[in-house]
Amino acid sequence: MKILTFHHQAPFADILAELKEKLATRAVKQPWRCFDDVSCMCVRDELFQMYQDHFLRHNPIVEENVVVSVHTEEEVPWGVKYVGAERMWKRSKGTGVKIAVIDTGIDRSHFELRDRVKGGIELVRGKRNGHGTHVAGIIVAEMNQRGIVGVSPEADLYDVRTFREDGTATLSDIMRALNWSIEHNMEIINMSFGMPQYSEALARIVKKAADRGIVMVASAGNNGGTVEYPARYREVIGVGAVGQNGKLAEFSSRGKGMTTTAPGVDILSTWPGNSFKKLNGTSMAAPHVTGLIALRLARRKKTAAS
Ligand SMILES: [Ca+2]
Repeated sequence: MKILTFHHQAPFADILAELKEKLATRAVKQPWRCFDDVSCMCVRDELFQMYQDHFLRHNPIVEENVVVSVHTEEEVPWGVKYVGAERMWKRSKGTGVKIAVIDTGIDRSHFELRDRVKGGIELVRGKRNGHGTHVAGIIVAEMNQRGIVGVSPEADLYDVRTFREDGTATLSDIMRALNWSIEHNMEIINMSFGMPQYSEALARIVKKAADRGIVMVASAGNNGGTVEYPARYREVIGVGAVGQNGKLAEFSSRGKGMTTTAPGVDILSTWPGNSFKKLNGTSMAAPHVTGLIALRLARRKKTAAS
């Protein structure tokens, strides 16, 4: 649609009458809208093309029918504020840092994520559980004047879909997921999952990733007791959950293997279907740390380049 604004001296009524006359013989409904008192007319593109001479004879100002947005504020969730991301954005937003999210899969059609997910692999199929989408949003929800912002809103995510809809995965698939991340040169791996028992096989893959310089972040666990694996491995940053009061959440695993803590209570993030949801868990704490590391890595790369 084109919006035509005529000069106040232009014979607006005549222009309109003439247009109606031209169209009288055609079986079209009035394909325009008029704001007579301000000499404005909105006409469909086809009509404008067809009668361009008629319109332009009177030298109107022609504008496109642009889309205008409401002035909503983009929310910076409390966890993103808590970890001090806003201060760090002045120097870096995580641009170009490659992060693998080994999880239940990411909804790539979500408006906060679609430009941030750069690749991945599907090790399982079927219906997707929203967990991975929530974790992804905490790391990279885009700075786009709506919704929320993640900790490192310009980092690149890789969706390593390993967990089924019921939130479980096999140990061998997790090993494949880590191998994929190593082979595709990921810089950070987020693992918002865990198991109570030690695995030698998993320990070896984790060591291999660490030897390649990959930073691994994992949730400590939600059992209120000891930290689970992979968080508990020496090479992995194990993350416990705190609430807004800065205190360790009751559900958070703790003790040996908990390297640090991050927000994990009432965490607002993305959910399938362009929506948002608040969740609790150390699963939500780990991606805060992943985002922070992305900010640091991006900053370091920038400094090295200059
Ligand atoms: Ca946003």
